[in-house]
Amino acid sequence: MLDKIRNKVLSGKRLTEADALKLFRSDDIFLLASLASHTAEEKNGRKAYFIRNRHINPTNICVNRCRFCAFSRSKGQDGAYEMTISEILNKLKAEKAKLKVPYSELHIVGGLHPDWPFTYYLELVSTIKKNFPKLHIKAFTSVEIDYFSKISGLSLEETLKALKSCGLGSMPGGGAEIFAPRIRNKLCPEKISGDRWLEVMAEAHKVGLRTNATMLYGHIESYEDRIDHLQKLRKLQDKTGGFQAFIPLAYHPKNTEIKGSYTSGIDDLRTIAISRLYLDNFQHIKAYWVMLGEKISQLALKFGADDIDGTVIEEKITHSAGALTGEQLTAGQLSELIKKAGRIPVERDSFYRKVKRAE
Ligand code: V47
Ligand code: SF4
Repeated sequence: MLDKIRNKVLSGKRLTEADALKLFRSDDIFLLASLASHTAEEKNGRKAYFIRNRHINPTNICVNRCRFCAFSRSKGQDGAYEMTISEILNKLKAEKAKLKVPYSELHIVGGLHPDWPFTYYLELVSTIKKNFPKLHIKAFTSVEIDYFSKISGLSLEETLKALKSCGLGSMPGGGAEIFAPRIRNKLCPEKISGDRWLEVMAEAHKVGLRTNATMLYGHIESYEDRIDHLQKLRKLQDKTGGFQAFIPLAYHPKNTEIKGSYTSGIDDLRTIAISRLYLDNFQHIKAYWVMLGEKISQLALKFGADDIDGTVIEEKITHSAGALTGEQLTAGQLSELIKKAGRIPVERDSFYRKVKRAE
């Protein structure tokens, strides 16, 4: 039944949405693994990437309060926090003093704070860059960029260019959730639409920022909704080519308003594999170990993924929602996970260039 799809993949033809739906409904995960591995190897050989990175979330105070988000708080609510720029800087400096090998990327995302001005974010980026000139700053989702543009009165282009001139190096892929309006309105009624998320990404690509893309799956969406999401990403990537990696994010249900259950390992692997097969114009598929767990992210390397993300160090978003993983892994542990999956571990920088280190 899946012969046609197999032949398409092996001859490098693009899959349709109907093909993707057939794959989601199929039970043949061994076929998925072999086809997705084939495509992954065509694109990246036997390499699988990891990065030395750190996440930091300046505040969890957010005006959106998405119903799947256990991380955010309203202003004044128990557990709400905000960090000053010097607190962030001191934390990074103290940490650097202890690390034998510094991380190469800082991943900054946070809530949409009701009172902070755009200048906070400009100063945050420029202060970090001044103090750590070699550190790549990957920061702010489409949702945050749209918010900054609103609070500053600047156009998207001006907002992005201002951040870029302070040292913003690239953007993460969060905030995409599920684009289909019927589901999105139930998950996060206050959040920008899927179309707006894509518009911000298109603008970021236009000003020369590379970005990632994500999809939050395993809550109340259908397979058709996932495919609609992938289709919109593939279409934009055809136009701009600015996406580096796609990261399917496994929904975590704890402490959230929409509740539900954890995703299954089979669904995680199937989603990775179909993403690899359908998104033929994305170079990288990332199996984010924090959300998938170490073992499933390792298996994902046999299902089309070529990246398991990084050392992370501190993680609040998934851990507020019941993550079953730790908050950090060492570069050695990441490398070992990859080796034991029969792949060649490559420490990468933020643009997937191999990091060369004196041993
Ligand atoms: O934007 C929020 C999602 C995202 C939950 O670009 C949840 O390299 C699961 O985008 N269960 C943040 N997910 C994480 C993210 C990310 C992570 C790693 C690498 C990159 C990258 C991006 O997490 C949010 C939202 O989409 N999220 N709550 C939850 N309960
Ligand atoms: Fe705010 Fe992002 Fe959480 Fe939504 S997912 S409530 S926008 S921090």
